[in-house]
Amino acid sequence: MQYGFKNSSPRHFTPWTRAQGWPVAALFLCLLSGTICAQAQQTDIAVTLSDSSDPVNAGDLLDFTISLTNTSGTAASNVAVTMYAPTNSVQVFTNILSGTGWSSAIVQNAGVFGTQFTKATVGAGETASFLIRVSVVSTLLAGATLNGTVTATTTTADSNLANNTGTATTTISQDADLAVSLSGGPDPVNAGANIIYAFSLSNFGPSGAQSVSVTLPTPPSTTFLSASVTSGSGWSISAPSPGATGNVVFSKGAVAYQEAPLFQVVVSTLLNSSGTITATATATSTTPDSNPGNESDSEPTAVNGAALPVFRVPLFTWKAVGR
Ligand SMILES: [Ca+2]
Ligand SMILES: [Ca+2]
Ligand SMILES: [Ca+2]
Repeated sequence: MQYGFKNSSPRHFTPWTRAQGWPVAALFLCLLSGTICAQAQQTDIAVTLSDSSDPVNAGDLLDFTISLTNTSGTAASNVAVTMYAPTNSVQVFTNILSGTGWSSAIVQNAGVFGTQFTKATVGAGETASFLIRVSVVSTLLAGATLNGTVTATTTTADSNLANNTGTATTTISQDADLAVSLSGGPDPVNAGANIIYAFSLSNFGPSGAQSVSVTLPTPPSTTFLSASVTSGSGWSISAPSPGATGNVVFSKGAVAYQEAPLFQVVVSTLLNSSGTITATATATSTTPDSNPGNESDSEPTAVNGAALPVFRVPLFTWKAVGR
């Protein structure tokens, strides 16, 4: 078989020997070996994901930092970095921390919102970083975990797909600031009359509170009369018998963030009571409270001493008639 043209010199039959022939030779190699050909054009983008803080309180904000690097010597085209808020969190803020020429857009998948950062060309060695801030659901219990995942894609062949996904696992902790406010009336109260105590419990969060009790012992010089939940649901009440003394306890398994029930306790003051009667209501929970002190409140009530019988003697002016 004969190659080339009839009138050409022999060197023209072998393009390998010509400077302009080397690309042709490379193309031949590529055609002969698809693997070699593909690797010559491959890029390698990589993402990592970090979380702060870890652990994070249920109900608090959690920051994810995404780092993207083109670790190869080949530019990557049409790069997209996408992250959705992990289950049990909601995206509240995103930001491009470093890198130029990036665009960001809110994306949604099955009702879950996230952000996609995109750029037409990410050069060899180029880096960028992004922030995704989420709000963690306040009802999560300590020990639960959030699993964050970020993915990076490019239309350029990527030699290592294993590093195109970054993950971070965050452990949940809990913190619930419980606060109690107690008031009572009338003040002053007549000895023997009733004092009506009204008090509120507030969970200022950020987490839900577990195994919550609010306790008001019958104050000295009083006996229990009645207890009720004025506002709120799911509470159970433990109280002394009417006329007896002891702890009045309102309890509930879980009190949500911003839940604020109202309670009422009525006591009867003893006939011989006097001075000041002080009641104290205190909330407790198995959930840590990083703002201690406000979960207890006291209410003093002045007592009008027992009214002594008053004998009023009419005053007469005796005047001797006729004198
Ligand atoms: Ca890669
Ligand atoms: Ca972590
Ligand atoms: Ca507190």
